[in-house]
Amino acid sequence: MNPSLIPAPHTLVVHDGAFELTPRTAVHAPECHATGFLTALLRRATGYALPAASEGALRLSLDGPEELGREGYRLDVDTEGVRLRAHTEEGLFRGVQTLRQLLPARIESPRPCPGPWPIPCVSITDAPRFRWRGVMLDVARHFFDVEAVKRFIDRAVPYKFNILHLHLTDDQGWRLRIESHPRLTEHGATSQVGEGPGGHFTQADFAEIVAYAAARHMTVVPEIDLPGHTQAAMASYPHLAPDGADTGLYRGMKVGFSQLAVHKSTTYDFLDAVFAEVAPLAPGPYLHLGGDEAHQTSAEDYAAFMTRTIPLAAGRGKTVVAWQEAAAVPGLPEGTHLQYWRPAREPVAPALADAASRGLPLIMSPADHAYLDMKYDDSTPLGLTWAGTLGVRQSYDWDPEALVPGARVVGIEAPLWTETLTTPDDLDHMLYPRLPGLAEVAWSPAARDWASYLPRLRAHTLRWDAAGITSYHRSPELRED
Ligand code: NGO
Repeated sequence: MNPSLIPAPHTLVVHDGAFELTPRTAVHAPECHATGFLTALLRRATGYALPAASEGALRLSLDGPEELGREGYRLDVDTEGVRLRAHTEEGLFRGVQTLRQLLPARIESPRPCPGPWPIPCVSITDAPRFRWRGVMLDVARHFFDVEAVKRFIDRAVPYKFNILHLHLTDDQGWRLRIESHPRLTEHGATSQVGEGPGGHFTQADFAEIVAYAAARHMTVVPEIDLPGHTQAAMASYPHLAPDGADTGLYRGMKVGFSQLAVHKSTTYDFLDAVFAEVAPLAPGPYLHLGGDEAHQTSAEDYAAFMTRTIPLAAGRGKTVVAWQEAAAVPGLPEGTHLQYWRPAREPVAPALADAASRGLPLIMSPADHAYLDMKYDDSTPLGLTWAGTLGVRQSYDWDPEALVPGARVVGIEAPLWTETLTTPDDLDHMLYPRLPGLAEVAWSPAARDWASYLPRLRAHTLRWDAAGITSYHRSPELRED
């Protein structure tokens, strides 16, 4: 039987037999995140020592051909051992996630389990379809602390996601400490949807998240949502509001009602000061400026605001990412990434189609396929329905390159908005079982199908059980017919 790999690799050949990990198995590998990750995982579940030895049967090396690309790898298992090769440490790390899925599901256990630990003999050559494979967590509507964010990262890593987009600011809260503007968190982080206390990351907290993600080859993309979705910032510093009045903190779930004072130069001084701190904290190449649902700002003011703000981010060395509304801004710098989020069943916004035809890179998050906050069906207790309900199959069955003809699609992102989500278990409920399918959309060759995917997905429930993920949605698809 074929191993249940998600996302499906580019090419997989299964041979007879298996290699078995034993208490005597040794590891020969370069010192890097991939090696550290693999040995920690294996030791935790097997209890074996897995010492380093140059004759080790478990071999990782960086001598893979350059054609494998930045994230590709080659994995060969025969009865004598395991050989994982890549051209980069990142490639090794992705290959380790595949190796992990070749082992029995109990490899996900946080404590030692009895063997045996067979690894089927295979030859795999793999590389991703898209370079942007993102997950997004909204920590503004409800705050999720460092531990919860690390757990969220842990959920994405086995499925080869490489981008963690953090939605750090919104009407309901500003979640990252900015030293030059302490009231953003001293006041603006004390609210959330509903009655709770809010919360925020110190800069040390944020650095801890960035480092945790980096050790798993995930890049953090911080989002400061502008010029709408800014009530928490204006409540902290009323001069940022168009009329300079204190509008107070906001605890509801509406969108599209707030806007910064786009005509005051002090607004841009503020943004420059914010970017000055955010840019070095998240050392990746991207800064997300939001730009969605600025319904109180005229089209002209919106374009002028973005035209003035984007260079401030670029001046800090960042490539700007923005939600698709920003497509309407004339003269966007080359390389600006636009994030498609409207439902795929709606006609493509003309400005977006136009920007795509000028070659601007697109990240695809159509709400009716990729929004993890949509309810599975009408009986789902959590989540929203503005884009409809989103069953497991619908989150899998779509092609990111089919939505905007001729566009340069760099990948996909699965956003998890948290208006209705308050605990890490709530997050798991919305992630599983949809997240693995979105990973396959992002990584695997376009020729994939639900019939081959479904049995693999079902097999993965054993991994979630072993990992102690208890709150996943028991969707009807997971039951054998
Ligand atoms: C929209 C809106 C968010 C909501 C989300 C809920 C975008 C880009 N802006 O997506 O503020 O939280 O829907 O699904």
